[in-house]
Amino acid sequence: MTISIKLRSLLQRVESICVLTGAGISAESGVATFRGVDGLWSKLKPEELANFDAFMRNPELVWEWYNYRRQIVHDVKPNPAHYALVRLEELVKEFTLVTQNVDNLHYRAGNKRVLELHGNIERSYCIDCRKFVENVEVTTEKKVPRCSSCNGLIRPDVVWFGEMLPEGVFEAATEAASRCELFLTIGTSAVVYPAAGLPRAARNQGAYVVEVNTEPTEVSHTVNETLLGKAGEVLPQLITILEETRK
Ligand code: BV8
Ligand code: ZN
Repeated sequence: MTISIKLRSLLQRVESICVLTGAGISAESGVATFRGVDGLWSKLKPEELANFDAFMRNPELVWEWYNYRRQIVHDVKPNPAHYALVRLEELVKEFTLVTQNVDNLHYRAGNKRVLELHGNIERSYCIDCRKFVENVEVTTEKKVPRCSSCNGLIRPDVVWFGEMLPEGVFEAATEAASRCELFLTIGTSAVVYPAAGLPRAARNQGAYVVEVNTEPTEVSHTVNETLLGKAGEVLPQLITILEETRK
């Protein structure tokens, strides 16, 4: 994969970067992506699982699916791609990390501020009184836990299809995308909105938009540059160039 002269020189002087990540950045940690050959969706359909009606229809099935994913996330570690973004946050004056992932791996790698558009699988809350339950016990229990205060069903604190994104988070992400000089879209198929609209919002205001992915995506035709390759291999190379001119 070749990095253009334009991107090289931008990396050496850029002061504001906005990054959007998707499931692909966690793939090298061993977390399955959603779409693609052996993605999570290949076996189960999103409408059957990642929406509130599916949960109310069959809370055990949905809860069990999130328990299964929580266990995977507990067992894996951040990979070089996650650590490259921790370094980026240290090196660049204005850095905003926006993620669609719910796997908590950016925080575990050490990023200080992460805009979690779709929530976080490590948090859960009661659907009736909305009381939060941190780090719900990871069990193979099929039974859906009940709220200790009102006995309501506990659900994962993730944004399901048809649900609003957390108050203010997408607005902050849009603000960062509309101010940055460089926008990196990493490991996302860019099919889920409104997150998938961020690269275009950045492009429209004049940012240089770079896509890092193992294959072309829905936004490839709108970005300035696509770096085809694994995030865990490409991102450290970008950091090396950026570090050349700053320590
Ligand atoms: C909403 C739950 C307001 C959490 C998920 C326009 C505007 C607004 C809404 C819509 C709209 N059009 C349609 C909608 C509705 C819907 C939507 O977007 N539908 C799509 C499918 C058409 N959006 C919503 O409902 C959103 N809500 O907008 O609220 C509203 C409310 C009501 C009515 C209207 C508007 C809510 C969206 C959140 C849905 N929740 N999941 C969970 O269980 O995780 S989405 C799910 O997909 C995940 O959260 C994930 O984050 C997201 C995106 O997937 P990706 O991260 O991109 O993963 P994917 O597998 O697809 O791709 C991985 C990529 O990595 C691939 O490209 C692959 O090539 C690459 N890759 C693989 N390995 C590597 C790699 N790249 C680099 N290195 C590697 N090693
Ligand atoms: Zn409750």
